[in-house]
Amino acid sequence: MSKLLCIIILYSNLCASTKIVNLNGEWIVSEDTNQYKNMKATVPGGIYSDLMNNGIIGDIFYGNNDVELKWIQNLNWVYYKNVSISSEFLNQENVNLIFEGLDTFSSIIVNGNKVGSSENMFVQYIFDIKKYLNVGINEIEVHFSSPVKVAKKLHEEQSKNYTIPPTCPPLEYNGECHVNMIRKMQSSFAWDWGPSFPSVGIWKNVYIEAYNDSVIRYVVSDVIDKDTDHWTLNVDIYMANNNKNQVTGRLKVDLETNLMNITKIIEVNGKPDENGEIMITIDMDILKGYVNSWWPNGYGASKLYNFDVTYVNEDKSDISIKKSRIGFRKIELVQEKLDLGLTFYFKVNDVPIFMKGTNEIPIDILPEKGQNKTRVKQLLIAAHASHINMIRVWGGGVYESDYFYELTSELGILIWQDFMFACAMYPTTDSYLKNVVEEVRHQVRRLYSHSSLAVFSGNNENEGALRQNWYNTAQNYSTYHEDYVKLYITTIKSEFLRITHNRGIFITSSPTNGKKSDSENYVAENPGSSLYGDVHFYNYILNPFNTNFYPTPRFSSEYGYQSLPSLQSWFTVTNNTEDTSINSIFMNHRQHHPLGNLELKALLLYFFDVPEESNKYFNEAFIYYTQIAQAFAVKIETEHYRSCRSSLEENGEGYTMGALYWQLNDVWVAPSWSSIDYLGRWKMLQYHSMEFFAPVIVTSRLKVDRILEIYLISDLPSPLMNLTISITVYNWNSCQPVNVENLTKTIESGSSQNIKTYNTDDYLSALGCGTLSSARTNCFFYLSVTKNEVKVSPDNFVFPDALKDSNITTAHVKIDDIRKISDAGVFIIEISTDQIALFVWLESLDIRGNFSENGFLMVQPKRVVFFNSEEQTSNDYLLKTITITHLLNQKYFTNE
Ligand code: BMA
Repeated sequence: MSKLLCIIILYSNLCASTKIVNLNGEWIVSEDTNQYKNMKATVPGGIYSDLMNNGIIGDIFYGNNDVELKWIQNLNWVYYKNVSISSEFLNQENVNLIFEGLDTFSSIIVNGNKVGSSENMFVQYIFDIKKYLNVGINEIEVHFSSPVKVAKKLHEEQSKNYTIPPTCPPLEYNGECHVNMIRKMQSSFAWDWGPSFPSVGIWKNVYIEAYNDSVIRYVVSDVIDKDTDHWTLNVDIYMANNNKNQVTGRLKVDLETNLMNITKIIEVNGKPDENGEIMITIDMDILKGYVNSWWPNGYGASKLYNFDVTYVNEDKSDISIKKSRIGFRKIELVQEKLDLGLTFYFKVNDVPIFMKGTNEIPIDILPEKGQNKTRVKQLLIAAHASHINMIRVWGGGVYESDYFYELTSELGILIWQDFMFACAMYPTTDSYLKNVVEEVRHQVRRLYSHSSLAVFSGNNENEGALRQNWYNTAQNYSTYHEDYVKLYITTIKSEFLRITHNRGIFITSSPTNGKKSDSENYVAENPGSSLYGDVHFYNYILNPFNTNFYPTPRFSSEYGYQSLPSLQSWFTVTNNTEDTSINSIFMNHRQHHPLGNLELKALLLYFFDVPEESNKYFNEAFIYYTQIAQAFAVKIETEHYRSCRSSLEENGEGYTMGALYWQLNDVWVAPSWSSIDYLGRWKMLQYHSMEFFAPVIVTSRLKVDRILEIYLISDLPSPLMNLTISITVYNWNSCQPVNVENLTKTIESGSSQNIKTYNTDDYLSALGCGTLSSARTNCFFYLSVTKNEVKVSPDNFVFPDALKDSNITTAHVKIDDIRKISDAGVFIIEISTDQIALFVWLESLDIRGNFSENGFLMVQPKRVVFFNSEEQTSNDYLLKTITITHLLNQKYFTNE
């Protein structure tokens, strides 16, 4: 392309692309002693994907393959590619080989010369290869070492000094040891919800770039609320020059607004530092009237504006463009003094926001598959539909793809971003910390500008682990504490604040007491305190349906219960029905959480009489039960947290402002806390989350003493007046209510209000439901909220007693009709029942898609549900294949 043409299309990507040689696509892979050689490989990719594609191994997710394929992790693998380079390309002053992600330990060889090595899968590696390239064909080799062996070696070296625990995961994980010694996805050596597949490979894009003077490496933009009329857009542009030569030329920034494009041009004339890098800062004041504010999901549009930065050198041979989209918003984490403790909540654009959300584990156990846009989109769209406004990217996985953060910004889903350290102590040798600094630099510069990025956290649970001696560190506490401060404060936090000009929000751990932890030398006396910061709360023993047992923290960033994925998902990993027994070897193999299957059964027993024979199979009924129990328990806990947002109790607890349940997704088919299984199928929890996170809800807290408090909760930005709250009592044996009590209420914006309190036994027996001790087994509460007869919240219900002790009447529920109503694949499903029906559950066995609601209660004889089909299908086919079930037609319940 001629220079003239290049100038004309200065601001398109075309010129820049003339100086990129893309190395994605086909490569060759061999085992380094040639046991397996010259296999086709795909980049971005990884060794497990390549071995599967070559038919050397079967589906790694099938059966016990996670254990049977362990030989792969002990071998070293070499990736090769030949690339043709033109003289025009090679004539550029700077020629770099860029790997956006290398997993993890590798040596990089170009035409027989070692050009560098890698040791951190979260770093972008850039190697100057100009002097090693020739015009014509060049050979690139990437030699990967076994991560399991390297981790072991590093552990042995470290242990000459002192050991960094935990050395190995619990036996149940079937995992590998010493993952904390290496900078690789921590859960790739197994976790309590996932298998061990310690992959190696080029897991992100790879290319060769060439330029004369400079290239834009990162654009880190930050929106600052300057004054009532202006935003300031602070932009740090990081530019590179390998030879540390003076960089000259022009930088142009272009911001789209509602009224016009705002452009700024500055001359560049600077000398790169010792790393060959130069940072140029541009500030732009933007009138607030020119742009709409960016809002989280549920509070307004999440408007983003195009923002381009272009560099052109003097002779116009270099054109480098970075395109992004920016939202104008102010985010604060408020930790203010209360009589007891500190608050802990987020404000966006000065509005305190209750964070409704979930925790994300890696999109896939194979990191390259986690880049798949379709899968990212499916998860985030589902979260958005559930009114989720925050997702925590958990610290044992990966910093997700650019697309993930672009989409969360578009959807108004704030991100709580952990740095990738989880459930372990970590080394602090000079080389380790240097490696971490590289990681922080790359990831913070890559991620910070996304509008969705709200807070960075140093690690997952390591403050608690250290304080509570999870890994026997107590005897040597001061050493591990010193390491803790060195890693998370002196290294990570300092680097993070340097990049963000002290404006970024950073907490040291999750959970943490926030400022209180900081004041206690970063490790609080009780990091799980309800009076400060966030908590993680898991209860597998106490009755989950009783709200007395839940804490009332400032922010609950993890809580959850396990369930089983659907039978169709199970039959993609086994074809043996005996494997579907909760007591089978296979089930124990897939259940990594120590005592997990016992806990799962214990949860069911609070709800149902599960007969002994159900231990033989976890057929549909058993799976269905676990999904009900999970959905119901998480719903009760979530609604409890939401109900605590406006009040403080005498012990200082309250003002709860966040509920992020554990966990959104899965990395294989197994018992887990997820709401969406590995194959993308929604569990009942996913459907229920659309309701328990709705902007306005009516809910209850049922205490051990059978006192029932009814709450009206609103996240809306303005008050809602004259609402009718209907508290209906039904006897289980009739669709005709026993009693309806209507209350007229107003709910303030962003608040929770206790609108009524009952003694359930007194109230229900007075209504004729039975004696003081039997009334609660015969009747239940049904709650709804309307305004001018239009529903403003999902209906809700309270079971005053365990379902297993309630006198539920058998219902006959059926699908009357299914009809297509739109070309977009939406079908209407008409359902009828002759009695109150519980947890009515629709499943589309063949055709993928989701229902508008599922797992619901029917108190009326008829109901309409929509099915969004993801595949072409017909009315008749769906009528034949969609199944419907409900609690009483499951054989375990009736004990037949
Ligand atoms: C939390 C997490 C994970 C774990 C989950 C379920 O503590 O941080 O480490 O997978 O619990 O046990």
